[in-house]
Amino acid sequence: MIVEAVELFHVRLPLVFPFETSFGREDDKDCLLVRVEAGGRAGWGEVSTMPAPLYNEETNATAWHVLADFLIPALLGKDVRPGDLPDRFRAIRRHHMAKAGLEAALWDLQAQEQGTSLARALGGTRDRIEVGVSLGIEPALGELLDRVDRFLPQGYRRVKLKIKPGWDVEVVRAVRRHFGDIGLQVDANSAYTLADAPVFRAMDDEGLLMIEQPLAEDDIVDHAQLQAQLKTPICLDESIVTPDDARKALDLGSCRVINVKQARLGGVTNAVRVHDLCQRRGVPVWCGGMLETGVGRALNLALASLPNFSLPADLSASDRYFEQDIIDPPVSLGPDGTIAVPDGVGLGFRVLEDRIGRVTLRHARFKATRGRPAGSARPGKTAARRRPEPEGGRAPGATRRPGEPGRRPPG
Ligand code: SMG
Ligand code: MG
Repeated sequence: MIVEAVELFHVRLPLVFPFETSFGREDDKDCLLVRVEAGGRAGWGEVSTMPAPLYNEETNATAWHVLADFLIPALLGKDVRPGDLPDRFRAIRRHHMAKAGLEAALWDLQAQEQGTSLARALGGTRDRIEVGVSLGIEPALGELLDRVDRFLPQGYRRVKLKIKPGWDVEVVRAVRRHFGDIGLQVDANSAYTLADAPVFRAMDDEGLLMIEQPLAEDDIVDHAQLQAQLKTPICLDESIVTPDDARKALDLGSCRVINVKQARLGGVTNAVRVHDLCQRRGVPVWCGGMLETGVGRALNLALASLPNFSLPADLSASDRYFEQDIIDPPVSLGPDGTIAVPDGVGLGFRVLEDRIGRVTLRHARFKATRGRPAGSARPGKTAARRRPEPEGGRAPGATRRPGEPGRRPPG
């Protein structure tokens, strides 16, 4: 497909309740969306960056810069396939979430072009995904117990608790005592060091499904030492940013489970590579989340339909995150704790462009330059010329959708 135009949207949607992790608190879903036009169609992707570099090193501002000045100019006017992007972008180091958002939009387009669902285009085999709910750190234990109490009856298959020093063993024990034999796991987002091994040994008899990313994101050596002391599987999230990281962590014994997030891995192509590697080695994976809007969630549902995604995903219903999602219909949870994999063409949901317009803070459109040979784009150099002046700041709640009038709806 020839990439004719790309649009970036910086969006902010209020969360229905704040989400606190060991690294900070999110009150809004504040990220970028990417819309790519090719062959008379439009595909959508989400860039899972946040305002601050706390989960990983990227931010909305760095992603905007790298997309606008390097990644988008490298694709405009070119004939590309989503599976080629890791190779095409190899020279541009890291910036995985920026790359993943663009690749996501191309996957949507490719599935549309093939007249099939994204799940089918990726080789998915399931039509429903077992899902869990990830619950943040609360001001007091009572509030966390209330949250668990609110979500469990909805059917979620397991609960993930965010932990940090001072909010860990006692919290896990209290939830266990209160709710009995539920599927339970914890996520520390790298808040501990190996010196805290006693904290994890103290949790080891609580029957946790896994302990996610207890130690530093760049430390698979200490994770291997910690794993050797525990019965509970360690699951790595932040540490695995390439398929090769997954191989090394498994070789070292740093984990027994991997959280596959296409955003962190630089896109679906690499996420599928990690899935396949783990499948060959008998290691279960599950689909992680970044509190995505419906656009990112739709892609994650498709990805999670691959066969080795055998543990419940961090993929909850739209109403766990937002009053109003940006896709239609919103994602809903079945009483059996599963979510249907969309079977419509592409993402399988209608992307609500009007609603996106109302939550957009900044927008820009980049168009392939006619008359210029497709290969002549020099990232960085020509970007300034190709790039239209991004529209000024847009207050949330603005009613007019950004972009030119008379444009085609997606799909
Ligand atoms: O439901 O998408 C969700 C949230 C899942 O806990 C979740 N994600 O480290 O796994 C993780 C966190 C990262 C996002 S924190 C804003
Ligand atoms: Mg995590």
